[in-house]
Amino acid sequence: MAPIVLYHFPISAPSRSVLLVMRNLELDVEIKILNLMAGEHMKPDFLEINPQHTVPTIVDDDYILWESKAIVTYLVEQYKPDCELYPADPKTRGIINQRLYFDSTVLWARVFSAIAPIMRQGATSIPQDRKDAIKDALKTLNDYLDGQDWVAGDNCSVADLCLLASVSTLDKLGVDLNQFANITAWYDRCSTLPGYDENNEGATGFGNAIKSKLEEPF
Ligand SMILES: N[C@@H](CCC(=O)N[C@@H](CS)C(=O)NCC(=O)O)C(=O)O
Repeated sequence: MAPIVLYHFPISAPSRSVLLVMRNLELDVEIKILNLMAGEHMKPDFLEINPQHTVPTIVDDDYILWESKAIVTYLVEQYKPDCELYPADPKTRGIINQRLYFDSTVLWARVFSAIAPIMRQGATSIPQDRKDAIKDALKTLNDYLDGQDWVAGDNCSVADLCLLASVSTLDKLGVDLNQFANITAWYDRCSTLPGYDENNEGATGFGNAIKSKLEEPF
């Protein structure tokens, strides 16, 4: 079987979340790096694959898919159905999906809204209300982890891997996670997961790129 092609940009958290899931599922992957800073995602050959020009995008034989959460659930359903990372039980899956949407629509959405002006408009600071919104989302995540080791229960799931990509990005941006004891314990627990170091490297690259543009630390 041919490897799954992943169009990837290592500093992108959504892109890293898919690679983390691929590493944990032990899937054969061919990584094609698209440098978004150099506009490689806007070239006609990639636009033909994904007219929305976003990473991550996968090509699995003749099947094309983008949107990180759609990709990670597809990968489990296609290659390791009912594995512990995304069990088939509807109620377990419901909670995992809720955490995945929390990452996309709350935590990562708030991170993105804080950093987009820095990346795109030359801003050199993050307004306090955007910092507060991120802390508020971290508090919610910390509450999810009350009395359990993983974000959706007693087992590591695809939601942990996606949230790891986001939380490591915040860590490398200089956000102080120490006020969230459940998150720091969980983050430490994540350090033995396959792909952790690779994700860490990309998060560090992103954190350094943003920090170099900020007048004062996060
Ligand atoms: N919700 C999408 C977000 C994907 C996304 O916005 N990726 C960014 C990099 S972090 C990107 O490709 N930006 C390039 C563009 O939008 O043109 C997902 O989870 O996959």
